[in-house]
Amino acid sequence: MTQIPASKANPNKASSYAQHVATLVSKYAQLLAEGQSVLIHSGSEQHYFGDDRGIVFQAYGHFAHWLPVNRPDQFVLVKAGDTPRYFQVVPQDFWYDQSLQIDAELEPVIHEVFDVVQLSSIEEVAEQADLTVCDYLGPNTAWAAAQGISPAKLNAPALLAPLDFARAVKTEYEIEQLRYANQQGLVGHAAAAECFLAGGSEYEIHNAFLQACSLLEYETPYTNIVGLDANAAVLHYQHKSRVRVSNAQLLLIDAGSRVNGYGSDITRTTPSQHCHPVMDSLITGMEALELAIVESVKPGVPYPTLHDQAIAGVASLLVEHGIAKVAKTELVERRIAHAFMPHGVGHLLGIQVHDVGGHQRSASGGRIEPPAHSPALRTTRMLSEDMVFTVEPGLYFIPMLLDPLRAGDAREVLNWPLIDELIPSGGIRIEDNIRVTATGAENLTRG
Ligand SMILES: [Mn+2]
Repeated sequence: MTQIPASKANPNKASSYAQHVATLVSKYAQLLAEGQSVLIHSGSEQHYFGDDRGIVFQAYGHFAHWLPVNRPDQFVLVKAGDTPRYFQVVPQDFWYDQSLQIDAELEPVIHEVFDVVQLSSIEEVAEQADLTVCDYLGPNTAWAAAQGISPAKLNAPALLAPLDFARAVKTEYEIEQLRYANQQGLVGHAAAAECFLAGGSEYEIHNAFLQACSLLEYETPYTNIVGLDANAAVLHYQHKSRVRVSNAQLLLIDAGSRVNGYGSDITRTTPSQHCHPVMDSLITGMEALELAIVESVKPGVPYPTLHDQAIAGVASLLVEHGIAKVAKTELVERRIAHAFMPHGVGHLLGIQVHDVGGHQRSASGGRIEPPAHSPALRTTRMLSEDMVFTVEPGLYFIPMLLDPLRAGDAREVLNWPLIDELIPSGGIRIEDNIRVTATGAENLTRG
């Protein structure tokens, strides 16, 4: 089995993290008025209704932006001009191991750049600061209100809008975590493809991915999508069938790894020797299309133009492969190509797999709606340096979307006998993670 490259990560991780925190300190200082302070909460543990079983915890994004600590009831208190304070709640407990599991290279830096205050319960937080004057960012607004924080200061849009907007642009530290999450993810993808070509079931392929990345399932940045053949045409297909499919045609796997809270989001489509030759050729075409879209990335490009390029590319492939019998411009204008790619070309990526602020017009708020023909497009931002997002064109044969075309006036435009041959082959998606550079793009997945 391929080994994960041992800390091929970043020799400057400690200093780049310190710089990252310094960047956040100055960002918050710009936003906070004189004397204003904000308490950022990772969140509190949740339980299933009527049950004492906890739901897998995921720290709130604006907390995770400060600290690589995925734990309930951790707090950062920020006040302009002061060293940020980290209230590190570690309960006394003999049911669970409460030790913090922080990246060994980063832990000493945390003690340098934060004023770390160790507490044993959330009740002690109020003894550390006058919470009644704080703003609160986080999910447990009931707790915050009980501390005397006024409703207007709970997740106030005037703070959230600029913070969400800024998250799209990454620091050097964040880019390094994303690079390493991509390196790890690729090791998993290689193991998954190998397992598929050896005849593995979706379940076996899923486990091959996790094992190669050394991940527990709840540590992945999102639920792995592992689809053989027609299952590849279910965009967020969630099952992992234990059944081995003899002579399976293709594997679509959308899976990533996570490093210090930053996730990669990678999709690969691998044909077997049993793949329908047209589908096999479409996979090659979609790989080329994905790389061509990445070539278009540079500062100042509106993200929706990448989406338009994807739809036009899908239309070309449909024509070239005899699936459509009219010009590609007609397929785009009549929104026929869109039925073969019913999702957006990608989304912002970082702490959250669909990172915040994708439709935001400016730091102060507002919204840029996706185009009417592609309501699922998750990013409408203008590209700028160090923004990180996915590029993930897809081409699928989804009966639910094709049936209305077959019944309507697009009937004559498409080659239905060929489409019926290709429906059992499912679909294709190719997805890389891209950083905008000063003049173009860095492909974090293929770098
Ligand atoms: Mn994605």
